[in-house]
Amino acid sequence: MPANLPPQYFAAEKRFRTAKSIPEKIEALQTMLAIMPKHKGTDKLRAELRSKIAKLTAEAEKRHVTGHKGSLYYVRKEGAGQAALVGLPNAGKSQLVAALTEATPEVADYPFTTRFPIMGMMPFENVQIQLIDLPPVNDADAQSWLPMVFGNTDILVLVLDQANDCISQLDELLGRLEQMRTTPVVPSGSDLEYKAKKALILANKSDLPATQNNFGELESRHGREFPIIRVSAKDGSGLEDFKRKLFEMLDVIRVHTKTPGEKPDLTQPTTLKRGSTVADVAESIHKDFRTQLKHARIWGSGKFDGQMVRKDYVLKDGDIVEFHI
Ligand SMILES: Nc1nc2c(ncn2[C@@H]2O[C@H](COP(=O)(O)OP(=O)(O)O)[C@@H](O)[C@H]2O)c(=O)[nH]1
Ligand SMILES: [Mg+2]
Repeated sequence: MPANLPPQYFAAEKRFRTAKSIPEKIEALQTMLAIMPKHKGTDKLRAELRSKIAKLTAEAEKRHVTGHKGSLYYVRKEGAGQAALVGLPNAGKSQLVAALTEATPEVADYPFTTRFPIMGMMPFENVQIQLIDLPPVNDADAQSWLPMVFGNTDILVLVLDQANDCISQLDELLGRLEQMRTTPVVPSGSDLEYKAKKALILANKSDLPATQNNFGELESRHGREFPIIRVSAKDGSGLEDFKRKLFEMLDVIRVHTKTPGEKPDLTQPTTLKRGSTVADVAESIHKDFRTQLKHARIWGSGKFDGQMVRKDYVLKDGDIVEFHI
């Protein structure tokens, strides 16, 4: 690395490393190239930058990237939270998404049927949780963009096929994730180099005969490390437990809002991170609302119904909030 690079170069390099979309990456690389002094000592680096730009541009064209966050592979979060189904071919990821949501991904007993992320909304009580069906982690074509999905999602659902040895499937899965700089943890943790994600194991195909042994082994080896839910996408058993567990792991609260003199809408709650305050809810409705807000009344977690609370009051799941401006 030439020693005489200005600080703007390193700022652009940092932008490149943290960029979430292809256009952002291209922009950062172009800046780096423009800043870099032109002399023999930088020939190789400039050539590298140019080739990176060319590659990303070709990729963007292939995918019809339309602009910021316009990638085919970028999955915008919707609902109370997002979970990505991760696994080897034929674990039943697509079948699960088909069983739990209105989405209709292709289900087949040959590998590599899923090519793109396929989103579906899974109803749970009065909220919706977004599920993403993905190609298998060993799909060579998907290696380039799967980390982007993993980086953005809330929870990794590690799908295993109980008809086969679960321990070796999990080993391979974790190995692949590590290659993609993603490490599943439970329930939370941090590692500077890796993107640490909450994860649970979904042991699928419990309807098949003689799967008890594989499940037992999985539980005794990894049961302290990960929550493990035993399900069948085919007959539906265990799917309610899965939904509940996923909702718990999202760590959100559901809040109903109302204006004075009106009834609250109890069907569609706003979901926010656990620990959110009255002011956070106000801001989620409109960004100026946080400052306009004087105080609120709450029904639910207060000492009494309609109790007046300050903006920094921490809400609980199910609270009703009435705003006063
Ligand atoms: N018996 C049984 N078969 C399943 C179950 N889930 C998926 N399958 C079958 O396993 C094969 C692969 O399923 P698919 O969802 O395409 O797997 P994917 O590659 O992980 O998306 C298909 O033949 C499915 O019908 C299940 O719970 N029980
Ligand atoms: Mg599939």
